[in-house]
Amino acid sequence: MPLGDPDITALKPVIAYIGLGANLGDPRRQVEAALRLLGEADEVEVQAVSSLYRTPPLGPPGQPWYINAAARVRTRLTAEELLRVLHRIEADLGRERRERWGPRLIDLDLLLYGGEILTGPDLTLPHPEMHRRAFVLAPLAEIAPDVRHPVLGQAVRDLLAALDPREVAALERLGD
Ligand code: 5RZ
Ligand code: CA
Ligand code: CA
Repeated sequence: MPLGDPDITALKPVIAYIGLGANLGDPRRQVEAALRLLGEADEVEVQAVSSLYRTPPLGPPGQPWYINAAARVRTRLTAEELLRVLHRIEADLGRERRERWGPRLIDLDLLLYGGEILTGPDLTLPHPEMHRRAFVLAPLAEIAPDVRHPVLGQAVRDLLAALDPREVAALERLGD
């Protein structure tokens, strides 16, 4: 196909939501770098970005606090292609695969891809833990309060309201 021609195989644009987290190095800088790289990726347009949050670590004890955020993207990539882009950005920012749930320079999670529901070895949609995590739902509620969880049928703002208020109060929203 000649360069510049429209690709008739391209998908209709889909709205997807990405969760970002970092707790090693300079976490705020890595989250900002990841957002820039996401916007520079082919076929990915970043439409909205939440505030950054300082969040207490869940999982293995003794880790630094995280910086978390969420982004809305519009993309013609498939969910699998978008996931590959996220993993490439993680690698570009120096992420090494170490212990599960251990501290990391950057973590990019595909939370929602349109209304897609799927369970696979490499990708589960929606993200299986998103509805339980204050560090995911608080930033997501800023940019997508009315978006419904495709499995649970509840809006993001209601999922956030259903959490233990202490978990939400523990988050610190950062200014600009
Ligand atoms: C939660 C793992 C509970 C085990 C998890 C983040 C158990 C995090 C993050 C914050 C992780 C996880 C996966 N804590 N912990 N932000 N990622 N604050 O969530 O992005 S590891 Br039990
Ligand atoms: Ca991840
Ligand atoms: Ca994660």
